[in-house]
Amino acid sequence: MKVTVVGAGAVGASCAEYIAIKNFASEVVLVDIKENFAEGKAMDLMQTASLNGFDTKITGSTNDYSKTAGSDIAVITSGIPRKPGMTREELIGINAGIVKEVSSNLIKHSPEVTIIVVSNPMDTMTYLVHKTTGLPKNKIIGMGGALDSARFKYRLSEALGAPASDVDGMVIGGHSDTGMVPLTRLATRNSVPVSEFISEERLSQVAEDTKVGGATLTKMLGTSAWYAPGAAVSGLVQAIACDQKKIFPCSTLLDGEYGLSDLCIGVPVVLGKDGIEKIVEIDLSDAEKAKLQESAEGVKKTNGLLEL
Ligand code: PYR
Repeated sequence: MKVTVVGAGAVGASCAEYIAIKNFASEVVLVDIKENFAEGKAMDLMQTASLNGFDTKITGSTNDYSKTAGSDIAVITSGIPRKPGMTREELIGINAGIVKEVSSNLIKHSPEVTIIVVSNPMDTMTYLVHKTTGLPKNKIIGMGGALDSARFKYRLSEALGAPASDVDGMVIGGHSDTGMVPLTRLATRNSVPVSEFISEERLSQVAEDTKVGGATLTKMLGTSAWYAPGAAVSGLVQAIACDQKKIFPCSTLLDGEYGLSDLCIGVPVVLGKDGIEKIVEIDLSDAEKAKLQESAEGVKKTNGLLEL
């Protein structure tokens, strides 16, 4: 199992680190445009191998995609991250060109690759990869919902005074401050609906805090977050690499599912060796359907800014 991670910044490097620590991939190639940067990150990470007990070989490359040849999975984290006060949508001008070039370079050397898109605005960048690469739709996956759901579970665990491992919940919709749809109705603490423990008002606050989870951290850190994004990507990579058939909310091209088409947006999918093996259509309430519809309109508006 060979995995390429393009962009050796904080998100890419933490993604490589989590993949290595989970010890399921034989090789991770980090790629960056900055001279020696990916090589340096790879060397630093390899010096943790004996400490963290992994066998994954991590190498770095300064924009030489021949080193990525034969990758099974590639993660695109390249592009600029947002600064405090910026929306993810504002990054489109610079990141669209980068994502287009990176995906074309990846496919040139690994025609069978499955691509996971992390660069923002993520749903639109995932759509761009569909429009420009010709890869089958099961092989193009946008990472947003897994991260947003982890942030939802964190906020739920805070509100419930329970460990996050005791909590389950999912966020669908676009990966944006206004587009996320935390499914509070379906959230549980060890199979018990969370509404048994906290008020509707508290649950609404949890949902609002979840939606601005990335923006809150960007304000605190001066740039966007990396640990939870890296861990979320590593979970998707592992599900595909190990054919786990796990359900994650991911951005995928919809063709009538949830009454939506011609856009990529976060919905539950089954991830296995073939990438997105199934889109899971859950029975949403009318209010949830309306929120997803509104979110889709926002994503389509951003897609409209692409020069295709
Ligand atoms: C986030 O932290 O939400 C990103 O989009 C990277």
